[in-house]
Amino acid sequence: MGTYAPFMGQEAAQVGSAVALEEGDWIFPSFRETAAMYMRGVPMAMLFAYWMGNEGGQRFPEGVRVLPISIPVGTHALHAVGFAWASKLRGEGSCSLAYFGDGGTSKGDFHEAMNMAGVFRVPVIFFCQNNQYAISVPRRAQTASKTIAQKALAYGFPGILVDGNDLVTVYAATRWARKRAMEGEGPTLIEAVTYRLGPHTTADDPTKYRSEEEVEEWKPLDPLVRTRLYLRNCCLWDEEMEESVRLYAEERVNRLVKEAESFPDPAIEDMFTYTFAQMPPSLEAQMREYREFLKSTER
Ligand SMILES: Cc1ncc(C[n+]2csc(CCOP(=O)(O)OP(=O)(O)O)c2C)c(N)n1
Repeated sequence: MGTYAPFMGQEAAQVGSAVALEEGDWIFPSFRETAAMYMRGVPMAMLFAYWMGNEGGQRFPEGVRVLPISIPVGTHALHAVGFAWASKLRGEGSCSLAYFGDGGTSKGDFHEAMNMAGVFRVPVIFFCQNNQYAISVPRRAQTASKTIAQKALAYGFPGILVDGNDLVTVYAATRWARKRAMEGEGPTLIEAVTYRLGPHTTADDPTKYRSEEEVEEWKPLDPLVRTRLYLRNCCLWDEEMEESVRLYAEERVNRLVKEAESFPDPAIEDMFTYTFAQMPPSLEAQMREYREFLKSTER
């Protein structure tokens, strides 16, 4: 694997929101939404392949309504608004949901998207996973607003603050936002308060900017711990089930990693041909130059 952005601690926020959508809806993920993407139908082997550095892992099967991962922070909020607006104009009856972090709300794109969505009342859900950090920048240094949810008020639509580690609450909030969108009432901003238990990416060392005590405080609030407890209390979960699910998952993940490893390597040309339907002359020149360079190394 290359550099990877883990989502430990954010499972409830991602799964709860993803399953609240309907089949025709679209999601716009950033780089940390592996669980949401999986829940919306992206094959796990493709997710692995992508994080192994193979862009082919982002060419999702036809019918999977998930946009490619947005590595640039926040830009995809605008894409979600465009899609949702088109859906409204065409009367398709679907909505779009954009995932981003607390850091993403400092981007101009976020504010442009919120404004446009409010003015045209488009069926879009802005889903902010406030996981308390944007790499090393803590939430308190990100914005002087008391909450991120309150930013929606300035754009003329509701912003709701939810416990992002509570699976059922996240589901209910997203259903509510979707219903509003479908009834022509326009966008909703959901701030799901959560915590990134792991590093920003596998290339990050969080001990440089946060204390072990802080992490320990959040551990009992881990959505997996809470969901397990809830299901046990409802007599829907026990040790035996947990062990069988664990074994199933282990076997499946191992098999799908192998499948991802067997994906064909991308061609060198893909680096140039990937982005544009019609390659601009500047890229064509770069590709020619690169081919000549490769030829020169053969001699
Ligand atoms: C436009 C842009 N600027 C900077 C970066 C580098 N970068 C990658 S992730 C990140 C922080 C994102 O924080 P947040 O939006 O809170 O999401 P999180 O990583 O916590 O999920 C930054 C600054 C980037 N990818 N894109």
